[in-house]
Amino acid sequence: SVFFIAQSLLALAQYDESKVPPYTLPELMVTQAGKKVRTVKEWEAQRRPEILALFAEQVYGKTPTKKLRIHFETVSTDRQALNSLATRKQIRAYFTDDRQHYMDILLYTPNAAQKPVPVFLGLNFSGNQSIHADPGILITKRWVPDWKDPGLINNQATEANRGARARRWPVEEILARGYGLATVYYGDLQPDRADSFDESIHSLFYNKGQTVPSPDEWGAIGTWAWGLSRAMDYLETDQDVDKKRVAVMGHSRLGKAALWAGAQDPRFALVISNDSGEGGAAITRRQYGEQIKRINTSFPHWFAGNYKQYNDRENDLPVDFHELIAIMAPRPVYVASASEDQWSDPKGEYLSLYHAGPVYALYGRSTLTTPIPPEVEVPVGQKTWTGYHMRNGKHDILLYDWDKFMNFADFHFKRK
Ligand code: GTR
Repeated sequence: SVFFIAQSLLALAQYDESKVPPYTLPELMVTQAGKKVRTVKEWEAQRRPEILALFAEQVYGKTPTKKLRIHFETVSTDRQALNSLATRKQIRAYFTDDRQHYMDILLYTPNAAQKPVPVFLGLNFSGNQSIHADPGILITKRWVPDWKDPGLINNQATEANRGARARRWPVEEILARGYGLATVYYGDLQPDRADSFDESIHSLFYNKGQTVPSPDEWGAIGTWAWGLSRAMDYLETDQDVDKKRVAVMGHSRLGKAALWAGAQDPRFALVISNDSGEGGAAITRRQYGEQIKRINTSFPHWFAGNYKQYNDRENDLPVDFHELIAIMAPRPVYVASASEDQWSDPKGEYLSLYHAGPVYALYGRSTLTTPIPPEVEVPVGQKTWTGYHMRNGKHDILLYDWDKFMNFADFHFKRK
């Protein structure tokens, strides 16, 4: 049962800070040829592309460069949604001319705010209908993991699933603060199962005769990140949205996807990781909580095949995750942890953000000033380029987290 699986994962995990092995992080500011990086120009021309390529080849897998001819169709528009608070649009993005492959974008924009508005964009875990009880949201027809939520029956969402995850998506609060919200079900890109490659968008990019990605090609996280960029393609065309102020965000595995999307796609003006943990914001060399072997075993489809080479060999990985954050610079990044989410290694998540600092410094941007994480619910770096907080409680994303994301976005998007 799920309970026993969770128990055995806990038994394997390392939660003792005194047992974190001594480690040396890969040098952020030294090129592979051994040259010290001293200027923004050197960073952008040499080091940044090197790091990005390493994450692509060794961690998440390379995203195909082939461009699909994507056709966006607005399926519905309701200017009086949520008691006239919002305009709700649903846009179907067709990836192929035969219309067999598509994803559905749900977009709310606040009616009271002056257009164009800044927008938060994030993937969701169980279909757009799960984020709000709004009866106008299309119910996904896709396979959904068995999250034990109301209205999920035999891996299908039903009417009773509307709003089942509303707690994680404070739509009214987001609208009241003048932000729009866009979301896509991650299963529209790749169903979250090890045997789902045939049902995913992978096939749209295979070479002749290919049936699975090769070891340096993208896994599921790569397809999810790709979906975020395709949603951005749409947002760029919507008159109500300010394309210069789109924040990409995500929780947990979808926080990993948000970071990877932000790293690859500079159109995302702000990047938010919530409890993304191992393979996301956390320093993997700490070997605390979830580790590479564990994640590659539980979720063999998430990363590139190459990433399995680093099972029990964290120190041989040519990158660590502070470098994933550093390649966002000079764009602002926010990382959130939760005190009881030790599986995601809150301290390791904080340290990645801290160790990305030198690149922000090259750009003259302020960041965190100490390697010591703050106390629970004492947000830090809120008016710098790297913000962080540790919420009290479990692995989740709640109004407390969103409130801090919006404060941070206010500073970067609304500052005069
Ligand atoms: C866990 C996984 C984490 C995290 C989490 C989630 O089972 O070990 O890496 O992604 O799922 O997405 O909630």
